[in-house]
Amino acid sequence: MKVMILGIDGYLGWALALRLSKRHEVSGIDNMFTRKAVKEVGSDSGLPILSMGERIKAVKELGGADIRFYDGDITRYEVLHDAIIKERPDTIIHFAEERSAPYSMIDHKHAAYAMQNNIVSTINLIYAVREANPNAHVVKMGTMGEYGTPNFDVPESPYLTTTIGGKEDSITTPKFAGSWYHWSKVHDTNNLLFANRLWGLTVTNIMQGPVYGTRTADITDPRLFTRFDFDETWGTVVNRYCVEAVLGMPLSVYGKGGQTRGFLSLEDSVEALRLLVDNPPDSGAFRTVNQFRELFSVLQLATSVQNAAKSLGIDATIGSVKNPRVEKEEHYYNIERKVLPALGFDKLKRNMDGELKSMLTDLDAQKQHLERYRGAIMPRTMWR
Ligand code: USQ
Repeated sequence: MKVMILGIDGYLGWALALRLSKRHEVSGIDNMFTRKAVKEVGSDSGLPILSMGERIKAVKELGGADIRFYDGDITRYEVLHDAIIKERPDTIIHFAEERSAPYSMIDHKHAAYAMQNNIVSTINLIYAVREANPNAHVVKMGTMGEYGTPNFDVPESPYLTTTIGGKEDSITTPKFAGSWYHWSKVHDTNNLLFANRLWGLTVTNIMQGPVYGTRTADITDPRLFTRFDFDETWGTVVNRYCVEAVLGMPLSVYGKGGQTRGFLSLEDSVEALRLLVDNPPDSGAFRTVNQFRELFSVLQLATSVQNAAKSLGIDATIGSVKNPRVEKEEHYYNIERKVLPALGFDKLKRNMDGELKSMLTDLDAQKQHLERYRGAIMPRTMWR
């Protein structure tokens, strides 16, 4: 199978390229935005990463396959269209979006960037597939945060049948996101649904929870490291707690800490994506996937990181930070998940506790490097 990864230089993009290149022909596009934007907030990847050219060379030197790379911005339509014509991929995976909620909340400029970059890249993908390769399977990275934290059970379906004013109809599953970034993904979902209705675009739309981890089974050499962010803007909560533990900072639980999300490790994310690529939906179908492994509150996570750190001789304390975000700090959270279990995902028994120790070990080895960016860790971006 030929697979194209949009956003191949990112945390998930590079890790997935390593996994898929073992069995498929992989190409990718990236505009290197995340590398620049992380510098903009005074931070850097916590694990050292090579340039894309050096990464591809390292894969080959380590006996892997050739990965073809296009340095370009897919919000320029011709960049994406021409690459699709050249590669004729069977599957196109779209990660090429601004992926940070706090970044989108900095100010008007950053909110507008998230909207413009994310929505335009997806509409470009929709049209480029229609014009250049209409049978391709589009795998789109959305987010569990599209749903928000509703007081009802969230179905794994793009539509719901409901009765309003005594009349029954099918409506799109209600969404209420919590940042401009998360809203940009809701708008993407609506655009993909419309393209599916109009032209039968084949779509897997993934609602993924926060990912954590420093490695996958394919990252066996430091030259293959994928990026790892931990600053207030680009780091996700578990990755941040692990760096805080290594640096002797209190773990930054925001507010009451009852915020519950569906988490999964980098290895699980990559494996789930592989399963979805290898098992596409029927041609013309729209498949929604709720992608996570375990539910935790952010306070429970802090306790797990504290315990894992203790087992490695690191004394971590749990702190409390005034919540910079506008979000529910105690809430109901029940999410349907059936697509991935049906593909065998739950048979791979991995959990947070096992992963945390290996993350803390990897990060402890980078302590000096991480220390330089201590000032970028505490939150400064306020939602209000
Ligand atoms: N949080 C803390 N302490 C921290 C950082 C975060 O308590 O130091 C809390 C936040 O307030 C929030 C929760 O942890 O309640 C998750 O925050 P996060 O920064 O880990 O994740 P989020 O901003 O929601 O975004 C991340 C990824 C995004 C992805 C999303 C999945 O950056 O790309 O879409 O996770 S989800 O959270 O399910 O929407």
